[in-house]
Amino acid sequence: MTRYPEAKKIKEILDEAKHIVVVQADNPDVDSLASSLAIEAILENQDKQVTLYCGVDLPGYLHYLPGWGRVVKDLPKKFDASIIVDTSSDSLLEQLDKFGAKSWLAAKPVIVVDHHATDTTIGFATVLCHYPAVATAEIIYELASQLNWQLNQETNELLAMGILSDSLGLMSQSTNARSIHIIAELVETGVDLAELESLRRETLRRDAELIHYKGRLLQRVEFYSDNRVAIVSIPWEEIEQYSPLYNPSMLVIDDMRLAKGTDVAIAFKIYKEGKVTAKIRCNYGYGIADKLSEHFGGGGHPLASGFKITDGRSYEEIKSETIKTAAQLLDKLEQERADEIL
Ligand SMILES: [Mn+2]
Repeated sequence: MTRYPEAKKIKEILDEAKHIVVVQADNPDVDSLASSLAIEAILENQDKQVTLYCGVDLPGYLHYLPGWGRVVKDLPKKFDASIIVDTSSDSLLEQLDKFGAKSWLAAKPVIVVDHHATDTTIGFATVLCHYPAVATAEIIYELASQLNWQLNQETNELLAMGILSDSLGLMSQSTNARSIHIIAELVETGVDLAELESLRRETLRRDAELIHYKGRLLQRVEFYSDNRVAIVSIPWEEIEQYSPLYNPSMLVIDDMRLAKGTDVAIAFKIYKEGKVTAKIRCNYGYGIADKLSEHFGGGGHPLASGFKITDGRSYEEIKSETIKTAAQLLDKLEQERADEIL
């Protein structure tokens, strides 16, 4: 079991608080939602009032998590403390800033619980529980053991969903023995993995029109730099039409990196008013995604990351710089590998 030195301070803050807000960043996923719902159950069990906040609508594929509908887009008027889950990046809390709510949050004790490898940029955190783990849900589980928080059946299932999702079914690079042990412990309490998997699989079903759209996107994939870099671009009209159904990038990005010789897949979205976003996925052994995003002011994991450009640069310019930078980073990686062998 991992013991966190921050646990004592976390307990003090939560003991003092009556109403706690749990905050997800502007890129909610299974881990952030499952962690939020788990914290809610744990704190309600201690007779606390809990509000679940996320500045953006939760995407439809998250709706298989029981309780997702309790997440709201407005901060409550009064609360005593907050817990930010699954991010250490201030730039992912942009929605909060829109209504000046960030300073409001910062005026009360703020606990950050996160597992991302990037450095923390949340300067207003009172307590930072930021450790390498495969998922935030894993850190919550460890905190619960350390602080003797009671976990009921549903909470155990949520934590398992968070860990399995971020670890890609315990197959990702950052999965360690402890993550697998925790899943084993959760199974011992009665969590049924086959049942969780069938719930998740239901969410993989798509609207029929997305099957056709996916085909069109795949036809537009371009390969560069000896096929090492695969790129697709999604114009605003398609974002507008298909995003309510599914994130267009996610329809094809995993297929793109299945091409022989491809190391990196990048999906660009071109918005109105010159905003361009990129989603980057790398194959195992070619983890340059974090460095590629950092080049453009973004961040993330070596195998998965993203960035956003709003400075008015043209899409063509961004795209060619991305291809060039990706190729340089891949060359560097291969050079380092060759040096190691020598
Ligand atoms: Mn996570």
